[in-house]
Amino acid sequence: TQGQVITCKAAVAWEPNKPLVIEDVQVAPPQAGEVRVKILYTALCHTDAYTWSGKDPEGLFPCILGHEAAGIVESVGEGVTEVKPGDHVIPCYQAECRECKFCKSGKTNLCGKVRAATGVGVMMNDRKSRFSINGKPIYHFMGTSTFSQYTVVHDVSVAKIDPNAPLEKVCLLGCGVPTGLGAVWNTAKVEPGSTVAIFGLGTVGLAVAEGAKAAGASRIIGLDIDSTKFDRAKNFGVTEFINPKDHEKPIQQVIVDVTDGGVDYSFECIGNVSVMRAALECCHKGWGTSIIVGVAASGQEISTRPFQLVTGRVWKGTAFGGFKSRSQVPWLVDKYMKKEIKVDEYITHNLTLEEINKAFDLMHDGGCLRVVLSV
Ligand code: NAD
Ligand code: AHE
Ligand code: ZN
Repeated sequence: TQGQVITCKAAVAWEPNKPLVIEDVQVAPPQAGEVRVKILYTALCHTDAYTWSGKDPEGLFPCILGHEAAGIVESVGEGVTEVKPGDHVIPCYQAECRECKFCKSGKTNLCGKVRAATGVGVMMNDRKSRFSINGKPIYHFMGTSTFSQYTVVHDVSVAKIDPNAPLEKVCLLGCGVPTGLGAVWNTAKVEPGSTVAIFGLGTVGLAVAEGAKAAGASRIIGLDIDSTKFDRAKNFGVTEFINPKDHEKPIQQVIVDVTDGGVDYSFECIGNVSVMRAALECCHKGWGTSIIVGVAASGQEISTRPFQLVTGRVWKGTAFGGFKSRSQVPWLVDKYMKKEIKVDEYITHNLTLEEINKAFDLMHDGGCLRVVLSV
């Protein structure tokens, strides 16, 4: 297949909110600096649903969504040296070129090399898509487009991993689990004995809990409007639960009251701007830090009284938990292989690519964390 167009199955999002359609898609060979990957397993993340909903200002249609996956390199373009056909890989929506000013700054995991292209659904080389249906181009998504049996990614957007790692599990290390763990370890840098509040107990929020427990947090307060989330969250390290619906007072006040002035760290893992405000305001005066993890819809803005910051609270955000993707995804895979981090526990359903619309429906179900599709 090397050097040839591959025709394979992919789930195409033709329009916002319209069921995805399994189509025969032509996938062009990788050009210079590109890698064609056979995707074996992909999970669904809330961000796929967000873009599909039409609320993402970067959402382009028709496109192939999906960004939490694992597969095997099928072929590589000219000049690609770090991966070869047969390598087991995880596509990384946050690239790492190790050469741009972001990568060299030592201050961020964001990479500038291909972001301009991935934000508009094309490849960097020729600003075109490698996907088409009978000559009509289909946009890429987040530089990954994993809801396809084959995809083309930039070489700076693919992490080579241990070939012994089970791809049907470690696909989760492409987004949600690292995001939560890294929000705690890299962005907040939670210290032992800290108090933590987590808004939203989906996969990302539970991974925050897991990270906070590992960091030695003394209290991990989980908040969700769905109380059925609480039982499971205990296994991930949450020590106390609050359902905002059970309280008349603003939720930030409820937390301040039970924590002698507020928590040391809070995490918003929902994507709701009014919850982001509460998450900042439930932090302790003088030092409390709130991390925005959730992705909010186009047009949404955050607000608070500047006095909240003047008096020492800190507002931060995180992308992929601050992890340098190509360097650290293999390390996360190794940690999973050594049973130092959970992955299996976040997988509640297994389906096939053909059942992708059912998988999106399942995401609204309180019992669902990650659905893994065999592709
Ligand atoms: P999810 O839908 O599984 O989890 C969200 C949880 O929030 C659910 O349990 C829901 O019941 C709860 N919730 C909803 N409204 C609430 C409210 N008002 N108060 C309290 N709880 C509420 O989603 P997920 O896959 O865990 O992703 C969470 C968010 O993180 C999404 O916005 C996603 O787009 C974003 N995300 C960001 C990054 C990043 O790099 N920054 C990476 C992955 C995901
Ligand atoms: N396209 C959206 C922004 C989406 C967003 O913030 N994405 C996160 C990852 S979510 C993964 O589930 C991210 O890493 N952002 C940094 C980046 O470079 O995109 C919008 O609102 O425009
Ligand atoms: Zn995601």
